[in-house]
Amino acid sequence: MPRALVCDPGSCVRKLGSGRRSREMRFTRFTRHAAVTPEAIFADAGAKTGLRAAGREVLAIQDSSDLVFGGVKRRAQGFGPVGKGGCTRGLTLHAVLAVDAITGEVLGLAGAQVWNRTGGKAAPRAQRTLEEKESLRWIKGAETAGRVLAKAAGITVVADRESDIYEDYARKPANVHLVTRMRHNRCLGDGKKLYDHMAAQNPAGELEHIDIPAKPGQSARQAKLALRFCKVEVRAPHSGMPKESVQLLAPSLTLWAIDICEVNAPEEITPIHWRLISTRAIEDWAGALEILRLYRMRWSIEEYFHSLKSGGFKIEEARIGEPDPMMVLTAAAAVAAVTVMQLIKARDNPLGQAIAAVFDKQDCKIIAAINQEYEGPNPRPRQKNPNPRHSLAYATWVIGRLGGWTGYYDKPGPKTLNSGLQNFYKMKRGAILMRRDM
Ligand SMILES: [Mn+2]
Repeated sequence: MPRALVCDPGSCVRKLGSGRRSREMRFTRFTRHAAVTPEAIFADAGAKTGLRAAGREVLAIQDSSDLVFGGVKRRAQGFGPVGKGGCTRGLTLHAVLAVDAITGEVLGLAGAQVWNRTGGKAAPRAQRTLEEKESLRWIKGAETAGRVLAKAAGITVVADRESDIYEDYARKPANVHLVTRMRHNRCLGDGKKLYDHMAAQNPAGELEHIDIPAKPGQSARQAKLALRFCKVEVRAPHSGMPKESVQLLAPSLTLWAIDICEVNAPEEITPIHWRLISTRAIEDWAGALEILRLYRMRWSIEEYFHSLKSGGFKIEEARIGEPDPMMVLTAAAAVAAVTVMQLIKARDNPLGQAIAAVFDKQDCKIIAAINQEYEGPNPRPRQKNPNPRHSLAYATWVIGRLGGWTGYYDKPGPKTLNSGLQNFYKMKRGAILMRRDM
């Protein structure tokens, strides 16, 4: 049973998400007894992702998300503060999602961490050490990517502004490049400031008709953007890091910076201004565009967190009363949510990923057998799986049916697929047990 949870984490998720007290008690007791840990679940997922990443150009997109479970009651149960304001309680998940850098296919979780901020409301000084400690997640994430995805042709770790940390660039593994959105106007080797230096460059070119999505108080529009890039020598910061760790780091680093700002923005609008920083050399215009393209693929992880919090998972609604088993459930859901995301992508693009990108040989055999069961000997057109057997869309059709989708109306959504996946894992466990018996 613990092995089943580690290998097929979908098998426990949905039922708990829907919240029955007795089931939750059983799950709590089970995790305590089985000593299954988030680390084991993430390590297993990472190993599988590593196999899929072999030979590919891979992005490891990392980001954190707070899972909010409640207020006062959750505090009493031992959940630490999350979100702004300090009134809400929950857990924090930091995920490293591996994506094919060329096709955008989701390959799986390279790794993840889940933690409970148990220090309560911390004093400013303790808060700082906590932040320092938490900022290590970016460095750890890059290390995990370098280790787990070692067989990839290339690895680029992509992250948002929070990860603009000098230590991150200085301590990155040799087989990994970093692309990050800038947060700090750093000092350069010649005493200038990074932002001024970039603004003083001539634009390398312009990007026209760039679609800018709507945001509150601002409708969608098309923008014209000027792009500048340059090689920079950034100095280690004097503050914000403990002295001991600064002394261990290189006093300066060569990085590449990209500055993208909107030209002729309408007056009532705050013009777009994006700044990226990369450890990968940018030689020319095409190289700069490539870094920009990679950074824009970061949205996959936003999509991923969204599916974990809504759709089939609603992880924030699980009612487990103790932090430790809740961390196990979060880890299991974090892995299963990637699979559901892959199934949905295959549903919308049947010519996309192959079934082998998600399921192993044994899984594929079971899926084919279930498919046969659903189709029957003489299937009418609507009862027939329209997808080729090697495609992931084929599996989506079967998993959808297992989740209660009739095959007739609409398409299976995340909820149905999650429930189908859970049923699939149960059937698989049954099939394995039976074979062992014979
Ligand atoms: Mn973030």
